[in-house]
Amino acid sequence: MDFTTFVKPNGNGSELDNGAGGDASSQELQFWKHVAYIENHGKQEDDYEYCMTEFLRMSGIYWGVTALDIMGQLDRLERKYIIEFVKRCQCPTTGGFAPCEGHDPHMLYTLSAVQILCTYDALDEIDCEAVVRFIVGLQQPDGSFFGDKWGEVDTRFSFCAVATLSLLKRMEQTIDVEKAVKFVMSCCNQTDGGFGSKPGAESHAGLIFCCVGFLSMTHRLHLLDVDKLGWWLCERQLPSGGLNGRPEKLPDVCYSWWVLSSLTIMGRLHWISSEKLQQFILSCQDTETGGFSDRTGNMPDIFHTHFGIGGLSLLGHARLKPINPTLCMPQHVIDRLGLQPQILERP
Ligand code: GRG
Repeated sequence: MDFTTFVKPNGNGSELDNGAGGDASSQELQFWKHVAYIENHGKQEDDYEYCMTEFLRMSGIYWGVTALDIMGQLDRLERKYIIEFVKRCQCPTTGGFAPCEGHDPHMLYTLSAVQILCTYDALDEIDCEAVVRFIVGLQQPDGSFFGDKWGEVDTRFSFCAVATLSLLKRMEQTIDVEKAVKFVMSCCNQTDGGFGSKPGAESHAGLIFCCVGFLSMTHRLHLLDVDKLGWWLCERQLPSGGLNGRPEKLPDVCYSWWVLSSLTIMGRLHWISSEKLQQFILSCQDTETGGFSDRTGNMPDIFHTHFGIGGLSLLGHARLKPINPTLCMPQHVIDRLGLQPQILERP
């Protein structure tokens, strides 16, 4: 199964230019090239990268679907085939979702599957109660969550659990929310106000997103030391304008999501230079093939394309629809579902 199976036959994007006759300057969003890049993702059956990423196919589809929806181009994909693919990945025994057929179910791909179905307004196509049982069965006595039956614990899985249950509107009365909050807060580092993957682990922007997002969904943002954490997060901006995920590391487009969404949820987006960050993200576009890479001049991929588009949307780019900073999904989908993750006001 390749991603182009989901693309409508007349829509490979090659007929498209760069919007309103714009030049191919890297400082202008290469809108139509990104649309074409996502549509064509994995077109060649012998595409090495595509084959090697089978183990995260469901998330790859979520990244593509979300980015296209943010660009107002979701109808370029075949809704029916995508939903059929997602349905085939639900494990009949556990209720969880695998990244693709033949793989094992996992919390990560269960969230991606539910996100895709919500975007397509197609939750009624699956057995949602089985998904709830899968998530509930992975909570541990200390409130943490396993990712799957093999028992890895990580704050990523706390995020995935409450995100999936929130989207299904089944968070209350299913898991022990108080214990889940206690576990996440036990992963907070007092020195910098950040969070790691487990108690005592180093603060990392990716895990900070997971914990801040978790607290947003559970309406517990008052537990954060917003000034301390906001300060650490805005220190992630480097002279290039790009953001890194922890001190002394290189910038990466994906941190435009992990850092920026956390700052947005905390009402502190204005603590970094939006202009310089936008310039950095746009410098990571591939102006020939479309798509975004981790850093300027590197090969694009669907993961960085999703987070590049998501970061630009958080910065309010005029050609993109708003994205919800907590669930990393189009805001109109979150509104349709009637969800209101907590967001702090700008002070
Ligand atoms: C719905 C958006 C969404 C997410 C679901 C899976 C998940 C929840 C979040 C993942 C958060 C995370 C851990 C992101 C970090 C990804 C990343 C680039 C890791 C690289 O780590 P290192 O140590 O990189 O290799 P650095 O940049 O520190 O050198």
